[in-house]
Amino acid sequence: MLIKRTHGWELPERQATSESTYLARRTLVKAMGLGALAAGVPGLALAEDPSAKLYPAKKNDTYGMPTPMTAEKLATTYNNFYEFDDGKNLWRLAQKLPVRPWTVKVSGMVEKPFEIDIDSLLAKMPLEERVYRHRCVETWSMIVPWSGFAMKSLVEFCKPASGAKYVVMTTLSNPSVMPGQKDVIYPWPYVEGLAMDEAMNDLTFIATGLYGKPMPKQNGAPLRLVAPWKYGFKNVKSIVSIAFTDKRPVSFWEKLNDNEYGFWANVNPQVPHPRWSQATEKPLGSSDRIPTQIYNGYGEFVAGLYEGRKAEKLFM
Ligand SMILES: Nc1nc2c(c(=O)[nH]1)N[C@H]1C(S)=C(S)[C@@H](COP(=O)(O)O)O[C@H]1N2
Ligand SMILES: [Mo]
Repeated sequence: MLIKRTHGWELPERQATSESTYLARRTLVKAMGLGALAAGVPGLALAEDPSAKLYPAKKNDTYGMPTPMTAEKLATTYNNFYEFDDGKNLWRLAQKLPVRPWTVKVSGMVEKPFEIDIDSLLAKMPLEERVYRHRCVETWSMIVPWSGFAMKSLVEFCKPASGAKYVVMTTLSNPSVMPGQKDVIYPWPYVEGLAMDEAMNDLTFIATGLYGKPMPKQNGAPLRLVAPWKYGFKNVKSIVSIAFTDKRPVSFWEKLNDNEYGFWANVNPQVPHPRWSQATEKPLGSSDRIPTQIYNGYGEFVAGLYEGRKAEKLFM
């Protein structure tokens, strides 16, 4: 049985764009109306974060320094986080997310399963800052400075078994603070996966901070994936579980609609989404669209991963 409802992800591109412009404008007007108070709210939550002293981390420009940087205000008030809301204006609601204590469970095909709390993990990982492009499948994009560590460091720390082929990451389940998780139309919890060689690629990042501060809740505190050559939905937020497996996982959006959202989801301007073109994108805060690049501009780092996978649906 299918229930017909209209979601953000069901809108044709033109409508989605006008909705996002509307929401962005509304957020700005609200913030202006509330003045300094609204501007300070995300900061208030950060003041309690025990990891605040770790940021800003040392810059690593090995993967480029793309410009222009998206305004912090925009990147932290225009979000996708369906656990809170299926619109973009959810940053206030997301302040309910409890980020301490926070435990990450490591399981599956590993030498020994274990759990680790976020602050112990942060103390063990080599923190750095990287400026990456982000390209949402809905065609908006941004350029932001993430802080965190190479996913490779985390994978090595987990000691996966040699037979592990995929790593599966899962978002917190807590419907009492995440109202979207009460909506049974979605296959909660949010799950995403990478092939092992993707997870071990130097570009693949686990972000724990943004703009030189601990990760805002609405952006996926306290840790989220950043795989910048893939559509944004791969970048699972607020991770509580990392599991290694030899079976390819079915991710959240793939379960919902595998004809529109696949496992690989690599950015490619020449492969349209079934309902809209992917040829161009709209940077947050800009009124003009710009051309989208293959692998979101990161082909020199990641194209080789797919040489032996040409038979797969790599761009959806
Ligand atoms: N748990 C969870 N992770 C998620 C999402 C989500 O709804 N839930 N949305 C994804 C999508 S579609 C995008 S574009 C990015 C948005 O990240 P941002 O809000 O930090 O820009 O998060 C991704 N990670
Ligand atoms: Mo997205």
